[in-house]
Amino acid sequence: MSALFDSAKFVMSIADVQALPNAALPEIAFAGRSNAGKSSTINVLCRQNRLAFTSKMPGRTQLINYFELSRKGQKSTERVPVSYLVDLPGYGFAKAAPEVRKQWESLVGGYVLESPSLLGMVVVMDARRPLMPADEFLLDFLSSRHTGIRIHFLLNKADQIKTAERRVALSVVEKRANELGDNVSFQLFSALKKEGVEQLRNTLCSWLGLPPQS
Ligand SMILES: Nc1nc2c(ncn2[C@@H]2O[C@H](COP(=O)(O)OP(=O)(O)OP(=O)(O)O)[C@@H](O)[C@H]2O)c(=O)[nH]1
Ligand SMILES: [Mg+2]
Repeated sequence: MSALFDSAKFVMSIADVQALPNAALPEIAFAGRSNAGKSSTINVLCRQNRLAFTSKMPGRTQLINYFELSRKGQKSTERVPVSYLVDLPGYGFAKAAPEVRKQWESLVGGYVLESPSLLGMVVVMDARRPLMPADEFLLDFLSSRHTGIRIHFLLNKADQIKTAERRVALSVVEKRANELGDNVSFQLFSALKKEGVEQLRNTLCSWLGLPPQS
């Protein structure tokens, strides 16, 4: 039982970077193309079906949503906040109207540029299509603002591909991770089949300086 991830609760949605919390809590953001499975990943990680809203229609998440992780305090009823998981709106969906794209750029771009407590970013990608141009755009943006930030490439929907394709996907992201440096890790994942959950939890715990929790 992972008390830390099970503790997740929704705290707020923001539509405007002016409203970013100047929180002292370290933030772990989930970014990626629309429909890659960011919200599904957060739900599986936290073992709650409807913590973050998911949808078959790309563009479901249009606000920045914050979920707080906490641990038990000294008193039995007390909870001590540990981190925010941040579910970002997706990028790169072809059908987006120009004003929706613009809103995305100012909201997610603004978050990346201005969030004071961004500890690391989980870049959620479809394992069948890793590192698309829109993902590279995000990586450029991120590294221009946060040098040495932790990045974890999550190759989601691994249930959709066979062993040979899995190997190819892994080698593509491994190469890119090596180019980007020491703070970059990667894994296969399936939110649908709950594959790779422990590895993801371990990665995030190590970012937070906490012991692994299953
Ligand atoms: N086969 C499969 N489908 C998945 C997996 N993870 C998510 N999906 C499906 O992919 C679709 C999109 O999932 P979401 O979690 O809403 O994706 P998102 O990245 O949050 O999308 P936006 O909020 O639009 O940016 C849903 O229909 C999910 O059921 C997975 O591991 N395998
Ligand atoms: Mg979403």
